[in-house]
Amino acid sequence: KMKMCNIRTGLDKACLKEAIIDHLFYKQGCEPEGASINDVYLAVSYALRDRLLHHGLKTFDAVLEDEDIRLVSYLSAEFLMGPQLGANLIDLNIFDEMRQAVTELGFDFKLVLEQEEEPGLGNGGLGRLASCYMDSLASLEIPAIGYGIRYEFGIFDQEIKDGWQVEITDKWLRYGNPWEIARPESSVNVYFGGYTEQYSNEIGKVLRRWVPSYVVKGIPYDTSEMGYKVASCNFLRLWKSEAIESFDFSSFNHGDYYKAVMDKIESENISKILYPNDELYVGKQLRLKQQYFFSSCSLQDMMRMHLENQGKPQDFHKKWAIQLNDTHPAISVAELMRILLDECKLDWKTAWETTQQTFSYTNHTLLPEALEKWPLDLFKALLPRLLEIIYEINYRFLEEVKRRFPEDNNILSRLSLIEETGSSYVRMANLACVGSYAINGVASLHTELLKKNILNDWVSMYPDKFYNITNGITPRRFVVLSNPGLSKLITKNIGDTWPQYLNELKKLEPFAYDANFKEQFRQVKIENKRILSSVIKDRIGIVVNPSSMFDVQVKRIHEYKRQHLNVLHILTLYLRIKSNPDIEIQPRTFIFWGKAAPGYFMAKLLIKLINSVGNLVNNDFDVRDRIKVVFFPDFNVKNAQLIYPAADLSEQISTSGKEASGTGNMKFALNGALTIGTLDGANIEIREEVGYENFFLFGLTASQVIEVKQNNYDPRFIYENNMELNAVIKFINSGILSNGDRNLFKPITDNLLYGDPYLLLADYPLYISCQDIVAETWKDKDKWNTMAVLNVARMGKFSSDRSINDYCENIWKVKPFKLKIE
Ligand code: 26Y
Repeated sequence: KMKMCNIRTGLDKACLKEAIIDHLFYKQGCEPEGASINDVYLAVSYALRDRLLHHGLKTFDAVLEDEDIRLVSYLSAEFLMGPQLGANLIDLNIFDEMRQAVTELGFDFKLVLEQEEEPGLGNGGLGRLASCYMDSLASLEIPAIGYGIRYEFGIFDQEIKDGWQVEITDKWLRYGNPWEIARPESSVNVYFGGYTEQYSNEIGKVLRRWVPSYVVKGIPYDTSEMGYKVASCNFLRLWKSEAIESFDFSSFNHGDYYKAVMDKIESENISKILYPNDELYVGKQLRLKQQYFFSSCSLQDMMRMHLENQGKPQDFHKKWAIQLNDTHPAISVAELMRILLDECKLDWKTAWETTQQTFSYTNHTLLPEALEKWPLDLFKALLPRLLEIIYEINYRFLEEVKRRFPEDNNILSRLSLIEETGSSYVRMANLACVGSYAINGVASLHTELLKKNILNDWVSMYPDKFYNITNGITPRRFVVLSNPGLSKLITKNIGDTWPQYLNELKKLEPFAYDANFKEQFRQVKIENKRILSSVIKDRIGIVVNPSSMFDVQVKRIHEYKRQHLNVLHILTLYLRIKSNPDIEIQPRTFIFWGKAAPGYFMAKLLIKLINSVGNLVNNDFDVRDRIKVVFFPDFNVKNAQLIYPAADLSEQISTSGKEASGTGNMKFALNGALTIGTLDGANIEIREEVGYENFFLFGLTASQVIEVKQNNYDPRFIYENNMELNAVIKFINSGILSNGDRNLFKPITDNLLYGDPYLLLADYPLYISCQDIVAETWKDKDKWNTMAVLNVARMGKFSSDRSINDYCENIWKVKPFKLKIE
């Protein structure tokens, strides 16, 4: 051998090869000759994990001891991490070295990457945002820990049978997870049930305490979160619930040992499964248990680290800035109070000041049906001590409200942490608001609407707490890793620092008018479309034309996101063809991809509708392949990475005022797709950045939406007067799409004709004329490509690095910690 290499840390090809062989032997128990593809995947991943650990341990050694460092703690019930192998190779800047190492050992590197089963520990936007933020925190060298739940079953896998969605259990841990490290020695106990009582301490002071009826153990599993081309490495700590071996009741007066050692199965249920609803709250007891479980585990963990380093309990906020990702961890506000009061024995005032300086809260939705409020009885039975603390917080807070607004009884009931409308509830958003020093929305319109509507009273109470922090996405995963062709093209022309400083993409602007560049840009796109086409062919057997326009809508299926508006357009084109088969139509491939919540009937029916339209259109002789409709099953991060680079047109067509931000919209535009969209969420800011002339805008504005609804909106009137729309709706119920069944899709059409809460019919004429303009523009490929390049060049703002910088400067007040590694 030419030079010695460190088998655990060496980064060149020779070292990587040795490391893989070593892990194949000692971890998988095989020689390269006998290794399966999964053996190789695991060995490669272990080899990589060794290298990450080296960085991670050094980072936290340095960070925890340094009194001046405030760490960020990102609390989230969801982290939609995506596959780890490729992303980590990009971060360590050894993607090519590893590919060569694996190839020279005689394995197919692509298959090795594909072998990974991604941790689908999230539903959609909110969970993926958490993971983009973890990536940016590490890349900006902000010391941080992400805290969440290690669900044994993540978001279900989706299959399509006869056009309908079928849910399959996500057994992602089946073949082992090489990225995580269990740390049972850092386990914590979490208590539930029982009652509270008064007692006197040694000096006769009267206090209250919790006598719980059962206990569950939380075991942390750590996954490294490496920064891009930097030395520091953070981690994600996910909690698994287990039954305890025994329960020491000496610290309590009462209690039944046998009841206390909760049934093993029930304890383990807490971290079993991710709830697959998003944006629809259902008051399930197990979900509240999950929320309290991971909040309590995480706070105990942070407090332990703080105290171990000689910190004082009342200085907790100086060591930790805790971000609440929506209200799912909002119970943390009461839990930190419990720890400070009952365990650290602080007085109320000190405890509350510490708590209020610790938390900040991000709101992700304006939909009233997504707001979490727990029935009081349920809450009391499960967490009696926390309810007591919430009552006390509420009492003191409402006294303050009364002083501020002595005249106004209504504001009192609106701001109260307890809702009393017949039955009583604990309002989690109110708890988050009162317990946090900062509250933010996720896009500029969203923040404005929050302040105007659902959080308006909170603005009156605490005007200085409000911030907007527009969401962002990581360019490492969503360009460098997903779109190597585009990445190489960009780097060749403007250098290789743009993934860290995304505003440098501005330097591409002149190339938008450079014929040579545009030709290469076009070739990258067509190649990405070819790759996607072959995947579509392999997985669902539909042949699509890579030179047709790829018109893509991928996101959770929701009425407010209006996948059915897209369907109305497809059927409009179809009927145009049917009435004139020789009509000039720009070839388009409509691609849908997305999961419906298992209990969301309309969303599931929408999937059936899309598939039925696909069946008809794809096989109709008159269509002659000019339009194709593809519903691709099982949207996840792995699949997402295939699709954004291959899109020409990005559908962002939610009813204005409903989509808080959207982040898929950013992934598309950054990969050179043009957007057809409403003035909703971050679309507004994307359009500002890329230029009005490079964005296909249509539809009512958020304020027009309100206005139309207030003025006796009558969808039937539009239906009677718009001939194309009329024909499309009638066609849906003609039975042609549904084997003669005229009732199958009636719930959808009835919903549109009698109410139309998401204003599809109001926006339909505007959408169709906008789509006609899209088609016109597509004819001029040169113009289209100029627009697409300008989109890429002007998307710098939407790097999650910018978002995280905003959080650091305005909310957390933290700075990078530059770790040096020899
Ligand atoms: C209460 C429970 C049922 C629940 C579970 C998940 C409620 C909401 C969610 C998830 C919400 C979500 O994903 N929201 C999305 O957050 C993105 C990141 O901020 C936004 O871009 C997107 O507009 C918003 O819908």
